Formats: sequence, structure tokens, C-alpha cells
Amino acid sequence: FGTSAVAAEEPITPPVEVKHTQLLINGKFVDSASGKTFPTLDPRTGEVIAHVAEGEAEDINRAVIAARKAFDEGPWPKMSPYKRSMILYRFADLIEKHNDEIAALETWDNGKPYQQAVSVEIPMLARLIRYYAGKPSLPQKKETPYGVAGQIIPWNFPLLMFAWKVGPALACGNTIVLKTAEQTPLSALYVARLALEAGLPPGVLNVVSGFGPTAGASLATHMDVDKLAFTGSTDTGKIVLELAARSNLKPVTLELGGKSPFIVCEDADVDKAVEMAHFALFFNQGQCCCAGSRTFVHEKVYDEFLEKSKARALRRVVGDPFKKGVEQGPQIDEEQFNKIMHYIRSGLDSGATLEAGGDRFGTKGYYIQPTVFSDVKDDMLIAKDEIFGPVQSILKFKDLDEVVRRANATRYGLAAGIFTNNLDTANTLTRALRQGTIWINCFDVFDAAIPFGGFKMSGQGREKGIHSLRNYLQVKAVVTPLKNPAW
Ligand code: TXE
Repeated sequence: FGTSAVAAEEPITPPVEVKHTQLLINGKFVDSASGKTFPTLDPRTGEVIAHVAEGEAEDINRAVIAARKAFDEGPWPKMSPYKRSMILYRFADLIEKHNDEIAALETWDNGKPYQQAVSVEIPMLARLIRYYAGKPSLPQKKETPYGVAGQIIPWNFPLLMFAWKVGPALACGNTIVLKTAEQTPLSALYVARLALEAGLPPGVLNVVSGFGPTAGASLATHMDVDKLAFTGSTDTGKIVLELAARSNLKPVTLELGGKSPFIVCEDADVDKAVEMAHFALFFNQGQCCCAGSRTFVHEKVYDEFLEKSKARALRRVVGDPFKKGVEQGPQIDEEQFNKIMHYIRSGLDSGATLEAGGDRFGTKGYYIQPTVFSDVKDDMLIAKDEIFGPVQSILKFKDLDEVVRRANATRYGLAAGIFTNNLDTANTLTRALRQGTIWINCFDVFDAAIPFGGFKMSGQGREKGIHSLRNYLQVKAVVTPLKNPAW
């Protein structure tokens, strides 16, 4: 289906330097207790960007002690809501000031197009922090922060996941130990330093780089962590929930995987639907928990939709994410690359028709061609599992009852897209679909105020919006008799 030589060119030098590779504990950058480091890799080449301090149980413990002290002794939770707001506003301003540098670091470590990072994600990070900067005065008198919040985040949107978790926890007066994903440790360290510069007291936000089974599991089992929030795979989410239950029963918020339907109805504007379905799946190299990874198309428009989707995928610009005009960079790492190639082979073996792509892109790094399968059936693995890559599966349907039944026949329930100009169709589908977010004639619209989270095995609880404050507050009932009961 045609590849280009772009990936074979020398990678563009990222316009940023790596400044922070140590752990951030109690307001200071420090080595890990063991002195160990691990390499973080450039997904464009597989080469080492930097060696980063590898946090393990002892480092998590040091960070929890710092967070506990910062919570118990203050000033953070005792500070007036106004002062906390001002620090968070300054933090947002500093993010904005360093927007381009942060974006470059994110692209380098993750592989996402620089254009996407610089003009959408980092501005969104600042907006999220600013949104939460306005919230410290919202909790009522009897609502009180949990204490030390443990937060474990993934690699697909390192900084947006940072903001979804750190923002509400700080606004409510908690202190934090955050564990970044081992694939993308760099940007959170940079941004956390800006939080200190903005006036966040030492120990309030601690960032520990490291691996899941060591650093992550230590955080989930720690007896002095009061609350846990996790974003990642459903399988790891189950482990984390169990670890929390087996230790001190800390409450857990989970944001997990998905297999979201994108439904194109017979009356839809086909050109717009093709573009939106393409975006819904291929955005961020397909590495989105809510990716529209089952494209259901009404039989009346199926042939036209398929031809146009195939042409769109073949036009998608893949290449060095620092290059202008590039829509798709490499996948995050070799493991994800191999997982996606395995699913492409499975699609072929199970009888789906390959319309575009199907192979690696170039010869270096973890690039994959934008891939489209048609004739996909519900029981094929590519229609059931989260692929987390640039692989679009197109399925045909006849009527609304049928598509509702099939769209809901999944263990996931994160999001859905509906493409129709018929209000009644939109309302019917919205009510019937068992998904945490329904996008009508749009997809991936992420305002800070819109709650996000999953039904079924896509998670527990909601992040973003004021709903997320509930994750970081507990209710304390206070009852006191009056001296004079007549009053
Ligand atoms: O995820 P993990 P992985 C899905 C996607 C992807 C698959 C695997 O399908 O292909 O997950 O990716 C930490 N105790 N998503 O393996 O393992 C880990 O260090 C505590 C969807 O990278 O879930 C990292 O910080 N923590 C997802 C975080 O969990 C542990 C985004 C996520 O890693 C741990 C990413 C343990 N035992 C992947 N093991 C989404 N919902 O957006 C790992 N971790």
C-alpha cells in the first residue's frame, strides 16, 4: 500500500534539553535510594534519550513520608483557599510560559506530533490547572481532603493525565506521590519543578519515576497512602484495586481501557463522518483509551464510507513527529509495536479484508502504517480487544436496534461517537449506549469541565469537571449540642 522514506531520514534534533532526571521528593531532586537508573527511549529510533533515577519501594516510602509531613504539618491543607488558588494560577502561567519547551520534551519522550503537543496538549494542561485553580474554595466546611494521594499515570498523554490527577487533588488540599509511566518520565519532572517555582510548598507534590511492579505496586500497597488514582490497562487496574484492598482499603479511582463504538448512521454527511471516524481512531497514533476503535457504518452508506476512509488513511502523513505537517509519529515502544503487529496479523488470519496499511512504516523506530480493515465481524479479536494503535476496524450494520446491541456487547464502556443529522436517532442512541461519554457529530472533545470515566470494565469514578473533586474529599459529619437547647 505504499510507504514513504520519511522514517529513514535522520531524526530532527528536539528543540529542548533534558534538565531533570532525578526523583522529586520533598521539594528536591534526588537520586534513588539504590542509585539505580533506567533508560528512557526515543520512539523514533529506539535510542536512549536519558538515564532516569529508578524509584522503588524505599523511594516511594521516602516520598510518602514527605507527603504525610506536608499534609499533617501544613501549610498546604491549612492554607486559605485563596492562597492555594493563587499558587495554582501561577503554576498555570508558568506552564504557558514554557509551553514550547514542555511540548518538545513530551514529543521526544512519547513520539506524538509536536504540532499536537504544542498547540493542543500543553495549552490544555495549562487550562486544566487553571480550571482547578478556581476550585479550592468550593468544598463545603464539612468536606475535608483525604490526605496523601497516590497517583499512577500512563504514557499515552503523560501531562494531561498528570493534570487530571494532580489538579483536583491539589485544589482539595491533598498532598501527592505521583508515579509516572516508565516509558515517559521526563515531562512530569519538568512541570513539577514549575509547580515549586510557583510556590507549592516542599513535599506537596512528589514525583517518582519507576516501574509498575516495583514503584507502582509499593504506592498501591502503602499503608500511609489515603487515596489512589490510576489510569492504565484494565488488567493492571484490577491488580491495583486488589493491592489497595489488601493493604489499607484506600479508595481507588480507575480510568481503564476501551473499545469504543463510532456509529455512522444512514443520514450522516459521509465526508464529515469519514474525517471524524479517522480522527477518532488515529489520533495520538491510536493510543487513546477512548479511541473509536469499532467503526459501525450503516449498510446504505457503507461502500462510499469505506472507499473514502481507505483513501484518507493512505493520505495520512506519517513521519518524524518534529516535522511540520506530520499527523502520525511512532508508537511508544517495541512492546506496543509488537502488540499492534500481532493484532494486524490476527485481523488477516480471521478473514477481515485489509484495505490500507498492514505493515511497519520505514525501517527504524516504532512507526506503523495507518491500517484499515473492512468486513470486520464482532467475534474477531480486532473487534473485541483494545489494540491501542493505528488500526481501524469497519463493521456494517442494518438498523438501530442491531447497532445498539452490538455496540454494547463489550466488557468496556468508555465512550461512543454518533454521526447523524436526525435528532431522534441521536437521542435514542444516547440513551441506549452504555458508555461514560457520548460524542454526537464530534469526537475527543475534552473540556476541563466535562467529566470523563467509564462504565463496566473501563473504570470506576469520574475525572475532570467538578465531579473529580469528590475523588479527593471525604465528608465529615459534625454534630454538637447547644448549651441552650431552646436555640
Ligand atoms: O499499561 P499499564 P501498559 C492499555 C493499552 C496498552 C496496554 C498496556 O491497551 O496496550 O494498556 O500498556 C503502572 N502496580 N493502556 O503495559 O501496565 C505502569 O508503570 C502498580 C490504556 O503500559 O496499565 C504505568 O505507570 N502500577 C491506558 C501504569 O501502571 C503498575 C493507557 C500504566 O501501565 C503495575 C495506557 C503494578 N503491578 C495503556 N504495573 C488508558 N486507559 O488510557 C504497571 N503499573
